[in-house]
Amino acid sequence: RLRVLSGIQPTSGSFHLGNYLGAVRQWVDLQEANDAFYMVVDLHAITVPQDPAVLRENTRISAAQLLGAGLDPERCTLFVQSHVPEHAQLGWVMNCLTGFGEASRMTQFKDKSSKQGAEGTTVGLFTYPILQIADILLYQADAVPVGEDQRQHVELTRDLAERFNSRYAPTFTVPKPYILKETAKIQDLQDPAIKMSKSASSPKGLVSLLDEPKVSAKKFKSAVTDTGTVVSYDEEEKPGVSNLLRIHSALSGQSVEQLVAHFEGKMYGALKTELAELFTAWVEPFQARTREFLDDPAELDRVLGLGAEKARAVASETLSTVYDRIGFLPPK
Ligand code: AQP
Repeated sequence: RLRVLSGIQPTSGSFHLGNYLGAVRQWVDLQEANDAFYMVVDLHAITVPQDPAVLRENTRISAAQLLGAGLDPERCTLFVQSHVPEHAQLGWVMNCLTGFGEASRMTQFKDKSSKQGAEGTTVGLFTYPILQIADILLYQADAVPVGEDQRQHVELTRDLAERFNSRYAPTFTVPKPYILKETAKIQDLQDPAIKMSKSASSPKGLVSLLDEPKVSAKKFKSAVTDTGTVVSYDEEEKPGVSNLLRIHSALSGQSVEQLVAHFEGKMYGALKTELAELFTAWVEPFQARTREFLDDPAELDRVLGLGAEKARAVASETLSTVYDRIGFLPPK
């Protein structure tokens, strides 16, 4: 059994298809045979401005979507990051072990800060990957299921785990990213050169899981493809069609090769229509399950309360070892 850890931000009401296929789906699979910890990372969300009432609501909606997607509190530990204060505490320690230069090399910060502008960029946005290091190391995670955009942060986590272990004493498990090639980077439906993303995608390029299924079906049908008519897989020449094939494959369970054979002699429209139907068939029950959890906030809070208790038991043990190794005087 591996220890698995990952998180998702409650920065918008709805997850998008990239979040689901790139990360959450693997979370559901990995809970079966492993010791899995999953969290809604509200501390990360405030690296950009958040309205307090909306943040609270989005945190619940995010947890409900995770349960709607198939996380089972009997099989995994689901919690909210701010319920476990050890994240911020270990985050500080990690800040003091990370070089300014190495933190400055994080490409996600470069992208996000250029969008926020100099005035809007907080120090929190800069140190976000360092809090993420603490998130992972607190649980002694072996595997971190994420999309490709998070690979660099997990690599930095490995460096810091090794640094702490050699400077003080073996303390942390050195984690590995768990990234499935086929779904690691779901692209924007209107601009297949960029990843599907809450902040960068145009509304038509972003498939939000809580939108009316009809709205999403329409987005699949008007997805940008390429000149030509033959459905084939070619990331360079046909990035739009290749993205749709990867999404189809993930939702249908058929391999890309099988799909290319299946669509032989058919045009792009056939692929888009089938994909719209496939997505609708998946998303309707997902939405119904999510709604059930949202309609019972007491149950949702109970699940999150139990999750926080289980998470704290692990996190506090790691933190007290770290404090001891660093040389902090224990309170009497
Ligand atoms: N397009 C994507 N393809 C595959 N995986 C993706 N992930 C995000 N976008 C894609 C993965 O989803 C998990 C949770 O992501 P997050 O909470 O860190 O959100 P994010 O990366 O901030 O998501 P966005 O939409 O990209 O938000 P913005 O635009 O605000 O940056 C992660 O494992 C991530 O890899």
